[in-house]
Amino acid sequence: MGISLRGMTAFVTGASSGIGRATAEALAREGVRLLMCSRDATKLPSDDECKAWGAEASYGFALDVSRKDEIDRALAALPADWKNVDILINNAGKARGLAKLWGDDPEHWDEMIDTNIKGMLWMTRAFMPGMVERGRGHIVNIGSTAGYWPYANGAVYCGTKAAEKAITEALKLDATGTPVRITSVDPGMVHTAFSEVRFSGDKERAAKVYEGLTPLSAEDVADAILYAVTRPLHVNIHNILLTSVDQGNSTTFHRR
Ligand code: 8X3
Repeated sequence: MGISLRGMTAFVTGASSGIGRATAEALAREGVRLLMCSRDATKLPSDDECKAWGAEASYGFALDVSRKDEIDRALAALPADWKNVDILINNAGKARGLAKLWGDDPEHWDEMIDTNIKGMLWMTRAFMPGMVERGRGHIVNIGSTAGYWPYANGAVYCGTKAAEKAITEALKLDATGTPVRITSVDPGMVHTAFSEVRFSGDKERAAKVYEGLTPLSAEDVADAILYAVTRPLHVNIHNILLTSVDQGNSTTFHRR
């Protein structure tokens, strides 16, 4: 039996699709006050949808977490009753391109580093002090199997997820002595728009990634996140590494 999240304020970044959206729904079903951001706020679940799931209240706003200037402006503009966050899910992240490092597009590097690493850092910097001060809070960062087992043509994406892993582990050490909980949820292949984004909208190439196997669903990952945040308050889940049964590591798959 887990703890009740009813009435807690949970903030999901990148909540318009994939793991973020599934997590927003899972948290809403637990009765949280749901704060959400996405680069395109029109794609976020509506207030009616969130309330139908069971959210006590919801508030969505536009934010690209890779943009420090935007973060400062957007967070300063949050209504007073949405400024204190109990659970922060640093989900916003992406892969761009799949190519040998020396032929890769450096603009993709910036996008991945600024979103996956710096976005996570800026959001943590924004909300962790309040958690420490109020004596409660939980930060869940989304890592990846790519952070454990780097693969060819993915040096920078894998690098951002290895950074996420190291940063989350070190953050847990920094948080020791406070009641704030720190978790990394690290999925392997998940069937979302991830590959379509990676391949700049090439649906055919994206579909091939999932061919012949059963990948994780966004809901599978949301379920792992929900497990971590609903443990009794003295329990800190450091990390959850999950793949589908058809995946062994970053490069070992069973395809039928
Ligand atoms: C998991 C993505 O590319 O390692 O974050 O399957 S990948």
